[in-house]
Amino acid sequence: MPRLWRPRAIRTAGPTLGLVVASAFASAQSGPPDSSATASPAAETPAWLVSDSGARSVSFSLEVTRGPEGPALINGRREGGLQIVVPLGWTVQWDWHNADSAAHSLVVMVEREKLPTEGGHPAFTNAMTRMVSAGLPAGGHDRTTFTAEEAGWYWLLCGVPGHAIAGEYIGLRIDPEARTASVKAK
Ligand SMILES: [Cu+2]
Repeated sequence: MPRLWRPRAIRTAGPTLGLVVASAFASAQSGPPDSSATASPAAETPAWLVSDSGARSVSFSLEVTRGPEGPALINGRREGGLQIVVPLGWTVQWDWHNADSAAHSLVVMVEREKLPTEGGHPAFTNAMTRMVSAGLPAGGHDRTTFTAEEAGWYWLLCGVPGHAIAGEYIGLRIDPEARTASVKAK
């Protein structure tokens, strides 16, 4: 199956959400990322993402929180409202924490026309939390490591039935042109 197509425009969550989560993108770095390594001025390197170009690895912390309208948020966002960009071939490690009261999970799936009704097989080996369908309860943690071995557009979505469709997903772009990992807000 081809995996490199560009999906249609992702719905944005609207201006209100953008205001709510703007502070989540405050950078702990001393300056903006190298402009030669980023395709868009919107790219950021938030404190929760640590990129190591020498080791060709990136680690990021993801937290699920209660959303104002029902569906939970992932690092303050939902409905693809942020996109993590990772260079092709890098090692990805995430630390995931469920700070909501309901059970949630996370799995990397190839972006397609329709969101899945529940999480399925991950796009890459180990690119998921434990208990993808049942979810991990409030306070749950998960850490995993996988290789971003195929370029394309992916979802980082909650695998609990109905959750991704309700908006519990962000984007993951595996980019052969990128020189470092970054985050884009949409
Ligand atoms: Cu969920």
